[in-house]
Amino acid sequence: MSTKLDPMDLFDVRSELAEDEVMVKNTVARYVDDKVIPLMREAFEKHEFPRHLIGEVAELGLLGSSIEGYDCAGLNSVSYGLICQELERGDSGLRSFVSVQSSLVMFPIHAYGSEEQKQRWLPAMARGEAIGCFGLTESQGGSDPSNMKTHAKRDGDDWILNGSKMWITNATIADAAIVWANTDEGVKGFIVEKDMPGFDSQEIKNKFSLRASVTGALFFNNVRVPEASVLPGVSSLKGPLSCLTQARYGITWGVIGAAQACLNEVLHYTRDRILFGRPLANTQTIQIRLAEMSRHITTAQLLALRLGRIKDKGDLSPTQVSMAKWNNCRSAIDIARDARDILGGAGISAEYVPIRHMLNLESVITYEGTETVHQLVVGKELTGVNAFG
Ligand code: TGC
Ligand code: FAD
Repeated sequence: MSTKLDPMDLFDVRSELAEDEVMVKNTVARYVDDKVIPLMREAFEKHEFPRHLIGEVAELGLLGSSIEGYDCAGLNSVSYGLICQELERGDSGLRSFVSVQSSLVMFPIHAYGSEEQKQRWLPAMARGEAIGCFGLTESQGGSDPSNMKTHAKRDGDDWILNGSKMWITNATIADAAIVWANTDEGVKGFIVEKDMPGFDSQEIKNKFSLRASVTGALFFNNVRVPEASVLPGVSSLKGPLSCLTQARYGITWGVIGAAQACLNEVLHYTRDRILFGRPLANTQTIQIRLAEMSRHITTAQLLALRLGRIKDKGDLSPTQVSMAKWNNCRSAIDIARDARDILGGAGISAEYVPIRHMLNLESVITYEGTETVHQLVVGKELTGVNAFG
């Protein structure tokens, strides 16, 4: 007789994980159940990022977890994915914080920074004592970063930076921003510190999505940045785009957690909700909708695991990440919206998780490349024709 399948993992993806990967998953899952889920509803309602979580995730080794050395955990890519999945089961806002700090700030410092920059920033960022943000998007169009207006000019041993960035996670709580700017020598990454004269930030306060995350704008008015704070290892758009590949990879896993939280909620709800004299779960169309959710979660899990194994082998193509980010975000947002509907009127209450995840996923499907951007990346791979031009 077959044993009962796990509704959150119908194909037993867990059995494909190594012992240390299971340990990472279980540790983060316990933390999220005990310390994150109980406070996320209120944080979302108050439009506040619970900053005390930074010390806790740092303590667990979740910041810059893929980096070897510099007080980082040196975990593999699958473990990083599992971390993102479990955190986003709590809320996309906390996963966003960890994604930005790890993939968009610590990654470029590690990949393109000088030894001095690595020593100064990476251990402090791993401990959560220094917070970073990543400034690529500008108001004239985030999908097309090649149309970048922010620029820097050499002035003796320094650079003078001017321009602005929009929709930046952690903008107003960051100690340092990795700012991408055009220069006569190509696109360069500048480590701009919060107290550098001419640097300012402003929080965006009216969001209906990712309310438990800080988002804002960055402004640079003749900011003098020393050469020692410029990332020496890259001078083209490939720099920021390679960071996006890391963060998009994490999102591919993260959104599975949000989708699982929604499925879990409606599985319980439909068992208890009596309509027309029987539990809602006993009706055929509801079972089909639940089965569809499970099919999409399973597909997303298998895609994410395969992607992680490819990444750990060092063979990852950005096109594969685009397809996985597109597929998994689309599945997660459809699941969250359907779960919201199955809850009926109760679904619009913050007492149930789907509406919060649904609203968060509107940001997640937009940032790190919109769905259209990722479809066109795959289209380019298939046809050899660049539809962006
Ligand atoms: P293109 O000509 O295709 O490429 C320029 C150079 O970059 C290389 N490249 C990549 N390298 C690594 N990873 C990737 N994903 C890469 N994509 C491109 C490429 O090989 C080329 O190198 P080389 O040596 O030949 O010069 O550039 P394009 O301007 O045509 O770009 C096309 C497009 C649309 C795909 C790109 O601009 C794009 O990805 N746009 C979307 C922008 C985006 O996703 N922004 C996200 C901002 S950060 C954010 O949202 C954070 S949210 C965080 C959170 O809270 O979790
Ligand atoms: P646009 O680029 O103006 O796109 C508008 C619409 O046009 C979209 O539907 C898009 O799919 C479509 N479109 C674009 N190009 C094409 C095309 N060629 N063909 C057909 N349709 C097209 N950015 C950072 O740099 N750092 C961060 O930390 C960060 N955090 C974020 C946090 C949040 C909560 C949000 C919402 C955004 C964040 N972003 C960040 C910005 C994010 O990356 C951008 O919002 C995203 O890349 C889209 O850019 P845009 O908003 O300017 O939309």
